[in-house]
Amino acid sequence: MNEPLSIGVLGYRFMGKAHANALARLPMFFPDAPDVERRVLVGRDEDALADAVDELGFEEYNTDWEDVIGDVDVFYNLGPNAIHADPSIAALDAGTAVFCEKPLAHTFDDAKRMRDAARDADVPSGVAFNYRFIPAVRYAKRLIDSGELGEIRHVRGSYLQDFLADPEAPWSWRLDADVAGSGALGDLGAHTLDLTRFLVEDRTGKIEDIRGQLRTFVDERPVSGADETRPVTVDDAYTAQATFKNGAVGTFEASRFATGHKNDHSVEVNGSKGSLRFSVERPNELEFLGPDDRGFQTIMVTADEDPYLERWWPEGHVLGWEHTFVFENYEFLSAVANTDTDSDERSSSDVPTFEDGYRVQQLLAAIEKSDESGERVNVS
Ligand code: SOE
Repeated sequence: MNEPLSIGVLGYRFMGKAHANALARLPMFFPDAPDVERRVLVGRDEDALADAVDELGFEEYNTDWEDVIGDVDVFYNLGPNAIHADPSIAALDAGTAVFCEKPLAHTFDDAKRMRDAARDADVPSGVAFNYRFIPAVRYAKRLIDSGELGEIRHVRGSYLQDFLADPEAPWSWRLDADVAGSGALGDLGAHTLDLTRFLVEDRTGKIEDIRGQLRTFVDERPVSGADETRPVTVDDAYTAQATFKNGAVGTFEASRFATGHKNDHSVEVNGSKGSLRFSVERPNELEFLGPDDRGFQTIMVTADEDPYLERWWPEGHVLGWEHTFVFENYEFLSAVANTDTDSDERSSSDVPTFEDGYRVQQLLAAIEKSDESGERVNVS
């Protein structure tokens, strides 16, 4: 695809800023990244959009995504979950590459429609599962792939936050099932289930069945700046137990009520020869135990040979959360620039696609179904 790639972004708040920051960093740290133009921001509130255009370094704004999707090379869908499907599908149908925030959609049916549209499209689709791009996570995958852990027996994944522990914390769209789909499950659990697939699925095979439960602890919350409350219609926490094809077992949970945990996304994998564990709150470290070790050793994953690190600072000059966005943007935009629409060639990077987003959505739907029925659910 010809450069510069023009970019349209729906959403300009938290995720809009994280991705705009990544786009601004790319030319400085990844000179081989495709040239991009931060062309247009899409939203509904014109005053806020005008401010965001200046703050995030875009050229213009538009209040109608339909005007934008066919007019840019890449469409970023960072809006609330319920508006992931229609704009993304329309963009793909118009031949525009799409990078979408997680979870892929607010319902399983929408996720399937998006997956099908991506299959039919000549341009790449990506889901912003940013934690795949942490160098320590890449190193963990290398260790698992090369058999250092032996046969995988356990995967333990949790994503713990506490921003809703206060019952007076304000209502937001993330608490509305019609907009978000689910709560901690889709917002946080989607990350963990994707990371699990990324790390172990090549060795364990797929998750074959799962049992889960959802719980809402506070049923209504105050609306900021108004004398009213609104109902909470999503889960505040989920837990799940899974079986993988090779017989390994997985336990997963996420909560927005886990007091003391701010953004504690952690994964532990135990195999017949060793174990590893990782938490996003300590993103530069991987804990590893090999067959001859008495206990876990902590490895600082900041060496030049670790992925992306030679692009950044000297060894030990640690990286943080925002770098994951730079790395995923680099990989996705490189895949877009390398797309030859006359052939099926694609970049071979590990950018999660809409297919990956759909596979995670299958697991989310199975956990919800299990919560309703009280039964273990086959994932097929
Ligand atoms: C929620 O608090 C949130 O911002 C998620 O929406 C993000 O996906 C996660 O990475 C951090 O936490």
